[in-house]
Amino acid sequence: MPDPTFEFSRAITRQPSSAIVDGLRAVDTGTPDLDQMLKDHASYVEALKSTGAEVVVLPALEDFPDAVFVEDTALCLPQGAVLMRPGAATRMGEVAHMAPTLSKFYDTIREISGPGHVEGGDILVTSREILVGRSDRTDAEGVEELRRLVADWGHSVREVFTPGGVLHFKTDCSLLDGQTILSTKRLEASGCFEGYRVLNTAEGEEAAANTIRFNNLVLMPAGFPKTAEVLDRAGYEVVQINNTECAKIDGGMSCLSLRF
Ligand code: CIR
Repeated sequence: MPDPTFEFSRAITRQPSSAIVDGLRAVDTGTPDLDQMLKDHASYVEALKSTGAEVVVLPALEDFPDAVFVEDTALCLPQGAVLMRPGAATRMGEVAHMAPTLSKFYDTIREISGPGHVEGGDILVTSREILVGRSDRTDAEGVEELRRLVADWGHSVREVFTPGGVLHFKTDCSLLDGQTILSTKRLEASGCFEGYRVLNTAEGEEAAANTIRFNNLVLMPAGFPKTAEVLDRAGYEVVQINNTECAKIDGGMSCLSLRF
């Protein structure tokens, strides 16, 4: 029986568009370069495909600068998908563009109808529960609506808190396998991973926390050698993907796909 938290047969991605230069960011560290991002995106898709999964690459959306970050538009569970309601006003319309693709793969699709908000980047699905981090993008009402929507699918939702100044809960953590989480020390210090095995990102490499376990691989952003070694030593097969351009607009490995 595959573990649905990290063994996947499919992923959905979207090509970055030239509007990427207008992507939301907390701090301006420069303009993302589309050509480099397209190369990085291709490497990312290749890595996912190399595990045997089918990878859908949707066309770029010129009207939505952040649409490459498809993870924020939906939560994909074995029982069905839930459409999100992004907390960033400029990202709300991305959901309607994702819905038709999810309909091809899911019979059951539910949606966060509001007034609350949830973005997929704040959701970490483990083998025992769904952790949802409140953040500037995900609020208490959104968490409660998500809790109601997935209850009869047998999932329990636990509300947790994204550290201040951090975009999403998963900016600071990721699932490595059913019971193991990669986390920054600052997030682990909040106590939210009690009962889990936790590996920490190395000092000064907090930006390496957003990885994805996808079948046999862990995809991580390139440039964090100490954390790569932590993962390697723990026995994970690591693939490093250049993330310099997405990082300029606060994006990482998990944001770039929906996995199911
Ligand atoms: C945003 O601020 O919404 C985008 N520039 C980055 C989204 C990253 N998504 C994610 O971590 N799931």
